[in-house]
Amino acid sequence: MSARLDVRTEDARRLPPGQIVTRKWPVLHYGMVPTFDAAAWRFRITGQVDQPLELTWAELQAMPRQETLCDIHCVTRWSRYDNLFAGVPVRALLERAGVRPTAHYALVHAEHGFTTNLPLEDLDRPENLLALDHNGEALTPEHGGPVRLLVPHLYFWKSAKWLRGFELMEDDYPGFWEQNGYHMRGDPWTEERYGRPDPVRMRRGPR
Ligand SMILES: Nc1nc2c(c(=O)[nH]1)N[C@H]1C(S)=C(S)[C@@H](COP(=O)(O)O)O[C@H]1N2
Ligand SMILES: [Mo]
Repeated sequence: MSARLDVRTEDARRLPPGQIVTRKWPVLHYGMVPTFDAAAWRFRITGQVDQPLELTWAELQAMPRQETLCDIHCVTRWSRYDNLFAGVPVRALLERAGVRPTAHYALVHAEHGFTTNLPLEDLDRPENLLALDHNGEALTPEHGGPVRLLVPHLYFWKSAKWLRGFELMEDDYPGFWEQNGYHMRGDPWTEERYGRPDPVRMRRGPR
C-alpha cells in the first residue's frame, strides 16, 4: 500500500504528563454530527496562498494516500495508543496551493463553523493527514468521518472533525476552543492545555 510513518514515541516516555491511557476511543465534540453531502462538499485552502485551492470529494478521493501510526492525546486527559490513520497528506495539499512566505498560522475550518488555529509549521508536517480511515475502517461520522484533520503531535482538539478547509494567515487568531480558554498551540508534552487569548486579536478577527 502507501507509505507509513510511525510517529509514536518510545515506551519509556510514551505518555505525556497528566494523561491516562484508555483503550476505548471516546467521542468528544461540540454540537451535532453533521450530515455529509458528497456533491456539495468542498475542501478549500484560502488566504496567504498563490493558488487558492478548491477540491471536490472526487478529487480528494483520487489523491495518493499515506498512513500515520500514532498515539493521540486529548486535553481532557485521555490518551489512546496505536492508531493507524490513512488519508491524504496535508503537505501535498499545501504544496498545490503554494503557501506564501507571509503565511505563519492556519485557521482550520470544519462543518458548522468549527475552527481551530495552529502555527503553519505544526500543520505542515509529513505525518499530518486529511484522515479518511482509522485502523482499516472508514472514519465513522462520530469520529469526524468522512474526513478529519490529523495532527498527532498536538492535543487532539486541533484535529478538527468534518474538515472543510485551511485559511492561511499572517497572524494567529483563536479558533473555537481557543476562544473558550484552550491554548493557542496545545503541545501535550509541555501541557499547553489552557491559555489566555489576546482580547485585541480576538476583536480584530482573522486575516
Ligand atoms: N469539528 C469539530 N472537531 C473537533 C471537535 C469539535 O468540537 N468539532 N472537538 C475536538 C476535541 S476537543 C477532541 S478531544 C477530538 C475528539 O475526537 P474523537 O471524538 O474522534 O475522539 O475532536 C476534536 N475535533
Ligand atoms: Mo478534547
